[in-house]
Amino acid sequence: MSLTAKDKSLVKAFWGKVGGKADDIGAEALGRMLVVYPQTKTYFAHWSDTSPGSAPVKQHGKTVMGALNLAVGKIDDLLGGLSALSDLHAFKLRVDPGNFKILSHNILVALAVNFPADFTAEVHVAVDKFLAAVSAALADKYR
Ligand code: HNI
Repeated sequence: MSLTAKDKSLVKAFWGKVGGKADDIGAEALGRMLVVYPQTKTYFAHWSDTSPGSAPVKQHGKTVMGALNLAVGKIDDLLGGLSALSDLHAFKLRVDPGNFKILSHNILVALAVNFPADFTAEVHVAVDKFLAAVSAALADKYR
């Protein structure tokens, strides 16, 4: 299930197209996750507002996409590149790793609806594999 050289170049090229819209995609993905999978709201109970479009959702969408942007840059060493973030999610935030798949799904949906022409089946596969690899790296410190 590891990323092939072709997957990596497709992810990089597609990410280049997402470019300036990344923050909006992050906010949309997070907003969708909180509505469609309301059990994920438990992790964000300390926010003033968890509804789509709210300030904390927008802010955190930007944070998550920023980390994914860094991950694209570290695509050859996701375990190393995401090790500190894995520590944080495992030991401090205590996010059940099953939620990484849920967020990844919502990111894919947000990308697909915002980039219908660029989100071809082969881009879909490549980005899905990339998000699965990011999720595995984030879950690496759990045991
Ligand atoms: Ni996540 C904080 C990146 C999935 C719950 N998360 C962060 C931060 C980054 C980040 C970056 C900020 C770190 C810091 O402050 O140093 N998170 C990512 C990425 C993914 C992800 C790249 C997967 C693609 N996080 C998830 C999931 C959940 C989650 C699936 C729970 C459902 N993350 C959190 C919570 C925080 C957080 C909670 C703290 C937010 C806050 O505002 O207190």
